[in-house]
Amino acid sequence: KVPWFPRQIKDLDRCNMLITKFDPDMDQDHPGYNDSEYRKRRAAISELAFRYKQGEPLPTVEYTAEEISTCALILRIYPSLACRQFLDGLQQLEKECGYGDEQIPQLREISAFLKEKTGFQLRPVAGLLSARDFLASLAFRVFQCTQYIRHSSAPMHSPEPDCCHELLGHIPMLADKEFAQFSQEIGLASLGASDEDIEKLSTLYWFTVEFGLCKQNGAVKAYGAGLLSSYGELVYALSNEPEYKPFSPEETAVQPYQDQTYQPVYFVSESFEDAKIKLRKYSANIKRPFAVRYDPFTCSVEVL
Ligand code: H2B
Ligand code: FE
Repeated sequence: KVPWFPRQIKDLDRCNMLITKFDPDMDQDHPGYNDSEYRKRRAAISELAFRYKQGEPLPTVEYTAEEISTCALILRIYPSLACRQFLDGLQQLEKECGYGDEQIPQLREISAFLKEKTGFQLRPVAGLLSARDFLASLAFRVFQCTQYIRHSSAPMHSPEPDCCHELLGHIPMLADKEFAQFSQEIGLASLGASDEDIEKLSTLYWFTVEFGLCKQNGAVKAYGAGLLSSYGELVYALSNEPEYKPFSPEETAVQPYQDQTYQPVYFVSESFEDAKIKLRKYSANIKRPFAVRYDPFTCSVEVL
């Protein structure tokens, strides 16, 4: 039996299954676990996401001075380690969306910016989503984006995705046309896939979109959001400590990974284009009794 999947963009209202293992109410190692004020704040921001329906204007959050300074610490990155596409995107965001130390830009503004650049849009999400729901939204060029900020005691690391990670790690890349297409293709491949294939796509997502490296002008650069939003891991990933393997979807999809500390192995692709071509070939081989095609005019998925 084929698992349910969204056919229309408004079906994404049903793609909301949260994984609570890193939530500050559940995870004793979360830096905000013992801070009831923090948990209240996070819950209030999450509530905006729970109530959100596709097509509504994105909620705005008035950030506190503490949240703004936590985020500003992370926005300082080191350009020599990031790929060209990331730096281009970041520069545009500084110019057009008010990225900088003074404020935390609103999702509404960023979503309008992305829509113009690559057709991607944002929707607010209350925390870590199931891989199936998260990947399904990418099929519609929708990026589910958290809006709360990590705990101020640990600005350099957050166990769960937070707004700093999204803004600094993911958003600049989503402003790149080729990367946007790459992301949507992972999403389309996930629709109605078996649990086993979702697990593989999720691992591929992890080693590309989150922790991917690629060659550029003969040097290895980072394009993964988990690296670009974590200076510590970024420097480690580009040192000679970790193991590098060439990106190959069949192999990458079954590489065990862990989400508690730095990765022992990273996958390097020859270029963006190369990762995209290989991934497309891999997706075409996923067994489903149907094919899907995205119709951008109606924002819906045709099942063929
Ligand atoms: N949920 C949220 N809110 N943000 C993410 O970046 C995210 C997610 N990543 N769920 C997913 C899981 C990713 O790790 C893969 C697809 O499992
Ligand atoms: Fe992420």
